[in-house]
Amino acid sequence: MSGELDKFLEVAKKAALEAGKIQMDYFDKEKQISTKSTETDIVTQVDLLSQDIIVKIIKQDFPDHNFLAEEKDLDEKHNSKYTWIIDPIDGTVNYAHSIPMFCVSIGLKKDDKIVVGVVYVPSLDEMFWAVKGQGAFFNNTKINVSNIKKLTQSVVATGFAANKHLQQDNNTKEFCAVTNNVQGVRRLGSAAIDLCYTACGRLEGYWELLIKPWDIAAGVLILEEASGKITTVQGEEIQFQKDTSIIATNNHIHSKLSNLLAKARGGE
Ligand code: LIP
Repeated sequence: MSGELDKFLEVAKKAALEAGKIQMDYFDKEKQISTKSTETDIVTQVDLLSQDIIVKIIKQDFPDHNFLAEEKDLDEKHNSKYTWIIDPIDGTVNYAHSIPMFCVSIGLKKDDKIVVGVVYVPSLDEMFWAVKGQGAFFNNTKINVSNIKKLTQSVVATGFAANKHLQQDNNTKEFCAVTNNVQGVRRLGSAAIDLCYTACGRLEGYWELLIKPWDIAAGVLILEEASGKITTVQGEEIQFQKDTSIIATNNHIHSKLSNLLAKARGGE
């Protein structure tokens, strides 16, 4: 592993662990909840505290890097080829309700490619990570996607946009179509966890119609390095500069799941 990438990974893991400690300290305490774009799009004071500590730790070593993070509209550009893409708590609704399914997601983009990804699940002390070209790991064990090839033997995850009640294209018809053709569908509430659980073979796939770059940047690299396949719903490469759709799988079921979703979407 190159020294530079090694250092990026070390700092990202340190930041994720520190944010995870804060999240567990507050986990069983009452949260201060604010709303963002809609009443169902929320943020807690712990999201903000976590993002502050993550950015502070990264800036100590890389003050000239760019930052794109979910909270406080952080989009800090320093004319660097490196951009840290951060979701301090992916699974905020779960966290606000003390449901232990949330994580820290930290991705590092070099030019337009994700080169380092770290996803830490504090409630389970599960650290997923990857460096481009070096494989994917779960608590230091190398991971790979499952070998399941049949939809009827597949468990897949999905999610819904915070403002789903305002969207015509809200993933409900797709959810019904997939549910009737797979072993199970799970709505875990965190895209980053959905991607990592696909990477280690707990899930065979995940899809979502409208997701933010910070939700998926780290998890996409981890799944790619675990031999997974990731496209948009239209079969295109994921771009990290904007909201996107995503289909992420163990590769074996990718075309079957893509076709099922296309059919549910009227043959798109
Ligand atoms: C969440 C995503 C999840 C999506 C939720 C929410 P957040 O991110 O990880 O996949 O279904 O609506 O957007 O808001 O918890 O960081």
